Amino acid sequence: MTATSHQQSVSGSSADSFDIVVIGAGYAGLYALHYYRKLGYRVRLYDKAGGVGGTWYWNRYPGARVDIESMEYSYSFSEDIQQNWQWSERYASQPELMRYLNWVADRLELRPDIQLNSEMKTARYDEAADRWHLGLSTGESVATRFLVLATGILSAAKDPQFKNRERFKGAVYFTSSWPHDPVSFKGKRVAVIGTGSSGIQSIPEIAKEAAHLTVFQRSANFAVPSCNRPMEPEFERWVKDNYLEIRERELRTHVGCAIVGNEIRANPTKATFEVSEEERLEAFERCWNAANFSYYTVFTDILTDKRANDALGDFIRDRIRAQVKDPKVAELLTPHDHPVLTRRLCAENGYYLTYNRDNVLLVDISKSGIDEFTEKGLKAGGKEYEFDIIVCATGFDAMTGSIMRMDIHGRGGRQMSREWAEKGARTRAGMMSEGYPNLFMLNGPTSPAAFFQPVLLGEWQTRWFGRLMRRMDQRGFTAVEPTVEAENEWIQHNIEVADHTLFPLAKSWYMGDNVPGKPRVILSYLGGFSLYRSTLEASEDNKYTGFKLERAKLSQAAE
Ligand code: N01
Repeated sequence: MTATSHQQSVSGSSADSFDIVVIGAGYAGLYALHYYRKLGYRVRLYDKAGGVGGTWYWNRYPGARVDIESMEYSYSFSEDIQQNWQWSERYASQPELMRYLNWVADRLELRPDIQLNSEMKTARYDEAADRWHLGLSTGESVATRFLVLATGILSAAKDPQFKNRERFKGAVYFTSSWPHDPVSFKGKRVAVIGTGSSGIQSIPEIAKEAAHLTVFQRSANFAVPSCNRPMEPEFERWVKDNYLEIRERELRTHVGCAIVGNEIRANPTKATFEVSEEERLEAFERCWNAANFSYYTVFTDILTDKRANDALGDFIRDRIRAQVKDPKVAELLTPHDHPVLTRRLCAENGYYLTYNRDNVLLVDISKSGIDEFTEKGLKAGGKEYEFDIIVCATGFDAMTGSIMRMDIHGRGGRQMSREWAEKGARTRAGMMSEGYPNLFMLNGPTSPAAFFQPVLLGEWQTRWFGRLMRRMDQRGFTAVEPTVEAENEWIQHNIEVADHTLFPLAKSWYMGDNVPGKPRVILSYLGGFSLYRSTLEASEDNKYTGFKLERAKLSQAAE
């Protein structure tokens, strides 16, 4: 289908406005464009990037790789796509993920309805007409009935605000917006600031090439083997033959991943200390040899019981120490300040072994932080270090950042960024916000996005919104938003669920801690996708309880 074939759209809107505008050309946005076009809507997708790919377009630093099995971190909606794409590795690298998403965009003929290099800067809701008016970085203005934000949970890079940043004469790179041209570290003195997932993936690759690498660590994180390897043809065949069952099972697991090793696994049924020590260690060992997400569901109480969590934490701490030759460095790399899994578990590929190299130095900045950048490098703990290149792997304003950076005004001129800055993200199920009608979020804040396979969640939410729009059109409704009560109830429920877990014990981006001044509240739903899904499906079956549906002002006046 092409743009021109949408002139006769569901709402019969004029050519310069759309039924639906989607912002973001990552996994969620591309599917939304495809699905809504198929429903007959006139859809346009905008992205500020120069290509499709979303987070994978920007995060192209050395070593970037997904930590969910490639066969699962892929679209489930199309048997054609599932059966015809071939992954070369169990955990796909960034370049392969880009190839996949570009292949999908071509196969579904999405490109005619995608406009790149176009950032949505402003969005204003016109209450009289039930339309959003969007202002783009290109200077264009666009009108749409529905606005779908597929802007990603980890796409707004955090500004670490290093003092005197401009003084440094060398090159500074951010993992979150890595250059498209290759960066050579050969013969260079390099610094990496940050030891979260991005730092942990890039450090081993940079160390292999640089003359010298200094890593500045403010906090140690838990990292486990990525377990990447070339795709085994028998495994690929088995998954392709059993996709139906695997996808169904994924939706019933807590994290949206059903494959552990070469098996399909269900949710756990046993608590950590219900089994013998031997059985427990065997279970941890299976995770060690399987994949990142398996740890989250190894036992029923791993995220709620501190003693159970410590058992897993101790298992991983021992494994970290065993890899690093210098005991002092090993101790610095071993986390003690948070329960394991309450910050995102990192996937590593030679990370700890890298500190055994002669050309790598770990600098502990847990007490001092970075003092300032200087002309020749940077100062930390009062000491100056000289570099040619400084790499910042300093993270994101997660979950809310990408939405709050757009200037969105709802009913009565209410400004989303101001309201969220004061009160934290306010949504019903991470899908919609009261006061901002017809604005839909995919993988939005307080949805399960950070704890559930985001490709599947985006697909499921896209279809839920699709059914809602169809129902609105059939019944003559032109605006939908959550009620204040439903929004408050969701926020309260989210907090209560989180309070039953160990997550509030850690300083993490899940809680908004990594951005100074951000309200401290859990940003991702921890109650599991099954409960999330049944809550939203029950609302749908019950004429959208928790949501207000309205008819057009003009037609009301005429009645
Ligand atoms: O960011 P992070 P990330 N001075 O926030 C440090 C996903 N992801 O880009 O912990 C000095 O985790 C900061 O220190 P501290 C994944 O969900 C997935 O690495 O705040 N240091 C920390 O060490 C992940 O969780 C993959 O004390 C500063 C680091 O920078 C999420 O993205 C790969 C600092 C930031 O770590 C974010 O990961 C990559 C400062 N001013 C990312 N500011 C996969 O494997 C920050 N730090 C799929």
